[in-house]
Amino acid sequence: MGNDRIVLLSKREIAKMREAGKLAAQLLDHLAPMVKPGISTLELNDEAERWTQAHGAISAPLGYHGFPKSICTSINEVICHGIPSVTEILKDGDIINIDVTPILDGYYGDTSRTFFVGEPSPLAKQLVEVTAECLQRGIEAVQPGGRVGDIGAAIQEHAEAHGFSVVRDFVGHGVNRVFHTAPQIPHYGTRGKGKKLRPGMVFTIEPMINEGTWEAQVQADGWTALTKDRKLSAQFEHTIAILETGVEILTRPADD
Ligand code: EYL
Ligand code: CO
Repeated sequence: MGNDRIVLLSKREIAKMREAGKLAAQLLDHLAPMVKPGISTLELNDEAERWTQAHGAISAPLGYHGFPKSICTSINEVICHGIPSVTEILKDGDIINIDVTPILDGYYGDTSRTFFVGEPSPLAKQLVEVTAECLQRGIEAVQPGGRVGDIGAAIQEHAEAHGFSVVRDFVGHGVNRVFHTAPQIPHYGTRGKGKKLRPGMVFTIEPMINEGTWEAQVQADGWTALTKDRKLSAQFEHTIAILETGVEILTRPADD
C-alpha cells in the first residue's frame, strides 16, 4: 500500500471487473426496497451476505483489516464505515449510505449509494442530490490523457458552490483483484495536477460530502467515521474503467 504501482488492466480483466461491478449494482438494487423505517442495519447486512453468497460471490469488507460485517451502513452524521448492528433501527427522515463490495471470480466491484428512509428534510434531500451530482461530475472529468486532479477539482467546485464541504481523510482508490491499490483519488484538488489518467486504469470515485465541516473523527470502535460537528454526510461511489474511447461505469445500475 502507498508505494504500489498503478496496474493497467487488459480487455479481458476489464470484462471480469464488468461482471463484478454489475453484481455490486444489482446487490444495491436488491437492498434498496428494504430501506424502510423499522429495519435494522444488521438485517440489511445479513440479506446482503445471503444474496452475495447465493450469487457465487464473497463480501470483501468482512474481515478486511478486521472489519466485522459484510457491508458498511453509514447513517446521517456517519461519513463512512458504519458497522451494521441489531440495535441500529432506521427511522423516518434518516439518510443511509450502503457500501457493498462483492468479489466475483477474484475481481472486486465497489459501489455505494445514499438512500432516504421515508421522507427526508429539505436539507438532507439537497445534500444527497448534490453528492450524487458530485460523483457524476467527477466521472465526467475523467478522460484518457487527463489527470487525477481533474476529478477532485470538479467534485470540490460543485460541493462548495452549494455551501457543502468535501471529506479529505478518505479517498477513492484503484481496485482490481485487490480491494485498495494505487492510484488514490482525492475528491478535492487542482485541475492538471496528479497522476496521468490512462486506458486500462480502474478505480473508484466515492465522494463524501458534508453539510458542515469536512473534518472527520473515527469512533472508539476503530471504524465508524463521524463528522466532527455531527452534521449530515452523504456519499455515492462507482467503480469506473478508462477505455481508449472514454469512461465506462462498471457499477452502473441497469435502469440508469
Ligand atoms: C473496512 C477497514 C477501517 C472499505 C473501503 C470496508 C473500514 C475502516 C478499516 C475503504 C476502506 C469498506 O473502499 C471502501 N469502500 O468503498 N475500508 C473499508 N472497509 C474498513
Ligand atoms: Co471504495
